[in-house]
Amino acid sequence: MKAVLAFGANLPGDLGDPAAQITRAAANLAGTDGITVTAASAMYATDPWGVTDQDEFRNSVLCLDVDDARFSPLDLLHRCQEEERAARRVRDRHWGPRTLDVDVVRLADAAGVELTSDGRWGEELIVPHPWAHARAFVLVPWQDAEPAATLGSVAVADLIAACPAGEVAGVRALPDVAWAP
Ligand code: PH2
Ligand code: MG
Ligand code: MG
Repeated sequence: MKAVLAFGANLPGDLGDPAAQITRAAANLAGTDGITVTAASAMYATDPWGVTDQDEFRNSVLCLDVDDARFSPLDLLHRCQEEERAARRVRDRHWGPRTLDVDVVRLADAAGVELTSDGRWGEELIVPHPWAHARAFVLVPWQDAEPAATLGSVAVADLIAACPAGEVAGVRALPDVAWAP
């Protein structure tokens, strides 16, 4: 299957730098048998969205080819959660500060047909990600990684155009940060 993963972090963690937390997780995922990175965005500095009284984030996106024989959608989610645990993520405040967040944004079959969870994994895994369509901090990096990306039947470029301009302006590329595996 094809997968789009969104990374986010705004606490320094054990590496002392949110971007480094993301870089380590991406390298670990890329080094996993059955996972191949096909595209990557730049690293971005982003204004906090949703809960705004917290530090700015680092956000980025990877597109993957995932071997279905090794990973079901839930297996992929669990592999992402392993990286969150490795970054010693603590879940206290909803949408609050974190050392690492790895979200499964979109899944598709090998032919590119988008998968919808339709409740089959309950609350554990909902694809497409219920907020991705409205989050400039996901959409802008995603379009950077995959310019022709679509979510449902809508182009990611059109979703970006529908976001408040101030939120899009709050997503700033950091071209000097080398992070992609
Ligand atoms: N994640 C959230 C809530 N708000 N804001 C930014 N800029 N980046 C994030 O990754 C983020 C957020 C919850 O997942
Ligand atoms: Mg998450
Ligand atoms: Mg998230």
